[in-house]
Amino acid sequence: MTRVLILGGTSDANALARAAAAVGLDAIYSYAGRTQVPVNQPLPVRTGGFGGPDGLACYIRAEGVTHVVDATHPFADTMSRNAIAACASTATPLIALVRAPWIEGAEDRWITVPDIDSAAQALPDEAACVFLAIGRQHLAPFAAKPQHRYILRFVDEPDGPLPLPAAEVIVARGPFTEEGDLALMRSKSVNLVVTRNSGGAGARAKIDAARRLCLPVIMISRPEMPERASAASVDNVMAWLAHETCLGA
Ligand code: 3Y8
Ligand code: NAP
Repeated sequence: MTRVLILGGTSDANALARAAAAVGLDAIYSYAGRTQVPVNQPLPVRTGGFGGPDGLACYIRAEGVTHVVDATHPFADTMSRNAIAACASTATPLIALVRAPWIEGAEDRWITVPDIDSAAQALPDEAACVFLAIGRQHLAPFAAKPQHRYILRFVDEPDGPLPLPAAEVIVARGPFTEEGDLALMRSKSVNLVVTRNSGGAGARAKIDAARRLCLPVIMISRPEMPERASAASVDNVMAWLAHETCLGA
């Protein structure tokens, strides 16, 4: 009997949940519990960490999970590594739904860096207005550059003091639009953007707006992931499940 665990938290995972529900697949959608009011799902939802790879392995056994789809964000690399380990130890078929990274275009002005610390180091010395659109979990490295005015965007209101002296928080949840981000960046006189190479459509508005404003973008490359089966679309994941299910019938 097929029972699918979807590791979610992204627009791609939400599209997969809709496709799974449409065919009546027995599936569970998993959130980390990072945000206060996550989007509703057409599937049963579980929220919170599993307790590392061993905790996820226990969950897989206890819930009778037969297949795992890792549809988490490209920067949720701890969850992805845990899924690889737990599925190996329980011999559970795993596939990752991975969206392609954004590719720099001829009119883009990207400064590509390997990680968040390098992004902070890449900021100029002279004061600028920086659109730091990487959420709230990884702001500490930017405290080394207090001379900048930071425009931050969070999903929820900040729950404590920020490590940046000159920061303005915008509370908004994506997916975002190019016109919306263009208006935001003009109104705040942004002259530099920091972003992760998340890929997909939900976060790319700011890099399209930066291109139209001829602004530099510090682009953080996504972390390397170990070898695993992957698919670039919901349809391919559904085809994998169908193939797996026939095999397992
Ligand atoms: C909790 C689920 C949908 C899904 C929306 C996508 C698109 C909008 C763009 C900017 C960049 C950022 C951030 C972002 C985007 C989608 C997608 C995506 C970036 C929700 C969600 C959860 C999270 C967690 C949250 C992180 C934060 C990162 C904000 C829901 C809305 C910056 C990533 O406050 C916190 O602790 C938030 C933490 C991880 C990164 C960070 O370090 O702060 N996402 N985002 C998931 C869970 O609990 O398991 O609340 O409904 C999902 C989405 N966020 O169509 O509804 O799929 O990429 N999410 C980044 O750097 O790209 C915003 O502002 O321009
Ligand atoms: P992470 O750093 O890779 O994971 C840290 C821990 O959070 C994991 O070890 C796991 O805890 C728990 N976790 C993460 N995703 C989970 C899920 N879907 N279900 C259950 N537990 C989960 O993850 P993150 O970067 O904080 O991302 C957290 C969530 O936000 C994910 O759902 C991700 O898809 C979503 N998201 C992240 C980003 C981003 O920029 N990172 C962007 C958009 C959406 P245990 O070890 O206890 O099991």
